[in-house]
Amino acid sequence: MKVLVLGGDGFCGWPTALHLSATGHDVTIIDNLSRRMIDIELEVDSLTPIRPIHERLATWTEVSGKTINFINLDLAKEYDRLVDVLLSQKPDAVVHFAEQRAAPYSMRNSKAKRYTVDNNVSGTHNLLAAIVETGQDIQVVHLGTMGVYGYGWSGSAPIPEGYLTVKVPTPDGEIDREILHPANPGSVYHMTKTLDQLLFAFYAKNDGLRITDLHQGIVWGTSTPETALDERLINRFDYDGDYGTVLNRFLMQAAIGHPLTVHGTGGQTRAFIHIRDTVRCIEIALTNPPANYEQVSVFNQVTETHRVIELAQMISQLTGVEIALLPNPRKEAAENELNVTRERFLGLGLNPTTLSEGLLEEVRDVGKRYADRADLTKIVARSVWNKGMEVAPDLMK
Ligand code: NAD
Ligand code: USQ
Repeated sequence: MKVLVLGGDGFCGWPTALHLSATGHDVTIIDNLSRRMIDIELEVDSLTPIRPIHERLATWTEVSGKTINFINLDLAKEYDRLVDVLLSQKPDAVVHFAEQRAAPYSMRNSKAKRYTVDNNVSGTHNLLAAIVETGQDIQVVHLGTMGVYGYGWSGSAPIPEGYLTVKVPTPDGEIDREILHPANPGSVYHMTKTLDQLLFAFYAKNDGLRITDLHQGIVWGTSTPETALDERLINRFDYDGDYGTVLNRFLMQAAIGHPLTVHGTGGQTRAFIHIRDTVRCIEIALTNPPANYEQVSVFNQVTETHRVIELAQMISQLTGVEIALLPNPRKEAAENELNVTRERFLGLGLNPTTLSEGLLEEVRDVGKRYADRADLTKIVARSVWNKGMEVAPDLMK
């Protein structure tokens, strides 16, 4: 299959591009390298020493004998170039990772809010409009988020895979209707993913585009069989207060002896998936597309759910590092239930990596190995959801 990986230089996109190439697909990465620019803006760097994109690609050819092409293109701003690329490449499928994905970054200030909305919504819409303009039947697989459903809206009721059956009262009695699960985003970033969903629903209905939307949980871990082949293929590992996600942050904090930064009571329940399973899920989604004019196919791309405090306790017990309960910089429920339906990927053969299998490996092989690259002043989260919310002080000097 000929596949364009949009956002293929990022944390999920890079290992996916390698995995698809390794399994025989013809892969081209499209990325504007904006994530690397944001590192410069925030004065942080991946804990792991990621190499420039061309060195990454040359290494892959050296190690595997396969070629991945690269096109530097801004999906949100270079529409005409995008159309030209689709016409010249004639891909069978596009995997769309190319969005600003950090909730805290999206809440920093109005500039970051506007950038996140402009980048994510325009990028997604440009892709859909370009596919229609070229008249090609290109399958779209998009990385969405569990955060579109929100947390706690339906108590402990199972969160379905995308669609909810509701009873609509009519003068002739109730009728059943299947609707997109109500959107309940918790940040400007998550809001862009709920807007993406409407764009997908429209283009699937109006133009018959074949679209799969993967509602992914928080990705943890760093390496996949392909990124582990050579240190120059190493994946990025974000640990800072904006881009670092909770479990990877705790693993890195444990490795350097930093107190584990639990926001509030840690009663927040979230969904998780290992990066190795992310790349497998993308391949499963690519090989199981919906038909033209079928509704958008939604999968919950999640393997486990945990409370933040339980994760902290688990890692504290493994490593002896203490837990710090910090003021929560986010506006979110202090505690929530999360019961996620996740039958579709399991039904298609996903065999999940569990938390217990990979935790120590991450602390040892990534956290400790690259500990000297950590900037301790970047660990505590400083982006707040509303003016006046409290920010915790640095915990290590
Ligand atoms: P990332 O920031 O590491 O990667 C995103 C990539 O997209 C970057 O390389 C960036 O340069 C590129 N990009 C952004 N805007 C672009 C544009 N306009 N044109 C071209 N390239 C652009 O993020 P990630 O963690 O790999 O996440 C990838 C996708 O998966 C995102 O859409 C995110 O919402 C989703 N997701 C991530 C997680 C997670 O825990 N990391 C969880 C659920 C969903
Ligand atoms: N949290 C802490 N301590 C920390 C960091 C986070 O307690 O040091 C808490 C947060 O307050 C939140 C939870 O952990 O309650 C999750 O935060 P996160 O930063 O790990 O995840 P989130 O902001 O939701 O975003 C991440 C990715 C995003 C993706 C989303 C999937 O950055 O791209 O969409 O996970 S999900 O959460 O399922 O919506």
